[in-house]
Amino acid sequence: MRLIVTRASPYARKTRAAVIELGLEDRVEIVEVPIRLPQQSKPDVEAVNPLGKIPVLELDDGRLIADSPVIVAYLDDLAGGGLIPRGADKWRVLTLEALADGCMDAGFVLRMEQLKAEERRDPAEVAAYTAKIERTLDRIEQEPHWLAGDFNVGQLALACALDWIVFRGLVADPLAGRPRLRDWLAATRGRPSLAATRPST
Ligand SMILES: N[C@@H](CCC(=O)N[C@@H](CS)C(=O)NCC(=O)O)C(=O)O
Repeated sequence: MRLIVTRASPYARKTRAAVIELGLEDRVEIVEVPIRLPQQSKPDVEAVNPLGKIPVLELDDGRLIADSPVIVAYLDDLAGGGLIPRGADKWRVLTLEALADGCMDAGFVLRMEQLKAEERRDPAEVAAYTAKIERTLDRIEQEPHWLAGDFNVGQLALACALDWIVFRGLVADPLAGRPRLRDWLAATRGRPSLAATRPST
């Protein structure tokens, strides 16, 4: 099967790191494509995912698996588990993944603003999407249970979101004033799956 990714996307990094975490490197071919904006055409990606979004997983029989939470859940099933716990804890972990993915979504809006000429930026939009990220990170900082337990898909998504926000400079240092998140990320970045997939252009 083929996993189509770019080097910078935090959603794609989550799936690439999941392949490594789950020991599926021999079964998943990573195909890197150029970074392009939503308004640019991407026939190579659109041939696989009609939405034109990456990451996307193409199975050997041509079936499509999208988007990143579904791809990780598919890989987790294939590997017999590892990133998504069974039982009640599953909902805590999947909610953390949704919160982290939501920070990526808000960051994506900020990235689009960042790419505009300064006079065309919308300060109200920037403020609203910055506040979404700040509130979410504050909540995670204040509630230790999100970072507890075995490494999981929620924590993987959070590490990818934080590293990408820093990489693109989307908000003022997201780790400043959040010591729990800062220490956790410093320890988590050493995982081979994250070390091998750092964002780059
Ligand atoms: N919800 C999707 C979001 C994926 C996404 O927005 N990917 C961006 C790159 S970071 C993309 O492909 N944008 C190009 C486009 O929308 O045409 C996921 O979790 O996979």
